[in-house]
Amino acid sequence: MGSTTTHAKLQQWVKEMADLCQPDSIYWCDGSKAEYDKFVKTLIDSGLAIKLNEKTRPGCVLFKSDASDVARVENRTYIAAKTQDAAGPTNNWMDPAILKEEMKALYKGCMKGRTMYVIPFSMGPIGSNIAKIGVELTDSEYVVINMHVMTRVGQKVLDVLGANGEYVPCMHSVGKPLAAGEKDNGKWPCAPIEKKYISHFPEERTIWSYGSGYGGNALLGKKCLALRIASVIARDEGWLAEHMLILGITNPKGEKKYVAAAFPSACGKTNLAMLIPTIPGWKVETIGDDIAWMKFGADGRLYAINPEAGFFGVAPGTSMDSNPNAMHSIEKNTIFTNVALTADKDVWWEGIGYNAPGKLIDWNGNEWEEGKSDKPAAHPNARFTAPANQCPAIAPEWENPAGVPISAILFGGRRPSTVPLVHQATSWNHGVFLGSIVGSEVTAAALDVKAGTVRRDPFAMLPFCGYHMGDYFAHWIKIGQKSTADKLPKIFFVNWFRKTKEGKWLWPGYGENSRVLKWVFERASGEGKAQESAIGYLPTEDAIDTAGLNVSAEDMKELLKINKAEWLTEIETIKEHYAKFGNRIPKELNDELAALVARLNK
Ligand code: O2Y
Ligand code: MN
Repeated sequence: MGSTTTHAKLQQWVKEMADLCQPDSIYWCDGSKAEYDKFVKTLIDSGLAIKLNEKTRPGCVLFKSDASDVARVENRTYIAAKTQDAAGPTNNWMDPAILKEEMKALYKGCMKGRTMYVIPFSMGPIGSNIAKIGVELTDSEYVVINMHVMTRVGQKVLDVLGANGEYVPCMHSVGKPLAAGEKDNGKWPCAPIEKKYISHFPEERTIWSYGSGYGGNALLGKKCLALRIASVIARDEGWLAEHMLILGITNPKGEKKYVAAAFPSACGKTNLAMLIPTIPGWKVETIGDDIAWMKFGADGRLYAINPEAGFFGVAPGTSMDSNPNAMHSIEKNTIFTNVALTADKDVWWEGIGYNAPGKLIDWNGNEWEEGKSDKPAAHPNARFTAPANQCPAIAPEWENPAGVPISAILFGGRRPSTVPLVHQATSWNHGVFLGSIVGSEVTAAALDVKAGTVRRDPFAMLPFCGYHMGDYFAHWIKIGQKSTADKLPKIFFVNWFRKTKEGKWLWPGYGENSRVLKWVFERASGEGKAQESAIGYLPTEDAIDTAGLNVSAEDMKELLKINKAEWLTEIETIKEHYAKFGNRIPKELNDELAALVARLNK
């Protein structure tokens, strides 16, 4: 059926882009189930998608991408602010005029033989005053169906936009025009790596993506709009666009609080968002697993929405042990990308929790047998795209347009040494300091660095901040000045990954992390036992509920230990990290660092 609009500026932009890209036709998406089903059928008929077993995976399809197009491409991602200084030292920068000329040359005729799809979408519940509207133009049906799941699409969005509403223009092409009569023939269309561009024009609040059909490069509502462009809008408008999960936690008395959390990749963010508590009487519910937009309410508290409508989760490692709620979320109506296919048309991946059922077809389309191939059957960044409302733990209020009031913010990383299981910031500014030093220890092999090196990923936003990271830190400081300590969320740093000197994990993780969430809940209620330390408030040795848990008092001591020598080394690496941002590190953070040094040396 399609959608219609009276928005003249939007119509004009679509026409301009169509004149440049020269598609065979233009289709305005209406977001209906019929539309989704029609595109899924087209994709199956064309050989790009495989329909999975209707009995075991109803409504599910599998895609295999090109080997050059399997993940976000950070070295091809640009923040094309007017000046390099505005983009900062951690973003790739290009002069916007030069970048546009380069990309216009690529866009010229790039949609020949294809349809240009116009996808009006809302990030956040439609009509929420925290939500934002985007319009993505794309020549990829794969993008259309993924956007259907990950965002709210269609006429209802155009109705809210009206004749003059504001939207973020999101231009996308896979960069593979078709000659007359040519077809994709089941081959994932994309451009070679050196022609891929994921470009952001922050002053214009515009996104131009070319050459990739995969994930964050192509589903432009997610990392491009909801983080890189939204972080700029949030800075200008006085709110926060963050790379954070949101969960609700309810205690046995039925009291509920909301927690947001930012971790670098590979720290189990989706697992924490969907955690099943092991402590009796406690409940955790999911609001979102990746992005939080937080605005002040009239009461001075920060209210968060999940701007997304689905999960774009990593499949490898997801199992009934690590994340049963994710496994249930993907039982039906799910788009799988780059996982392996079983003989009876189900999916399989490394870490799914059971052996491969016989011979498989791997993500490259080759026969694969467990123990016989040296390569994984699923790509390590293989994904599932699933509607959030299929998660058994989804909170009933997850789409509340007003958002949920955040009581606590967690930062964390993979830190085998130095950082305790949990500690609490003593003030908002101290919490911002903790966010600014987030990082994970990297294995020497992975990065060709000294063992124990910490790769800093402040606020888990390094690849996602659309402006100078030093100014981003300053924005967080300013947010803290807009309210009072009793109303602002309390800030914590967690580390599930501490090990003994012999390399044994000290903390079991997964559902047992609910014991740490319990302490966070108690602290946010003004309760919970804590002691002051050089690095902040630490739980007393008996404060974390370990009933029924195989963690000895000795282990708990080790988990909460502050080793002065390790922390003095940490300070040196924090100084190196801060030096990258020069004089843009806010005075408040330098003061926090100096105060930490003084407390350690006391
Ligand atoms: O590789 C991609 O394109 C996806 S990256 C991604 C997807 C979902 C949630 N988070 C991320 C991330 O890189 O943080
Ligand atoms: Mn993410």
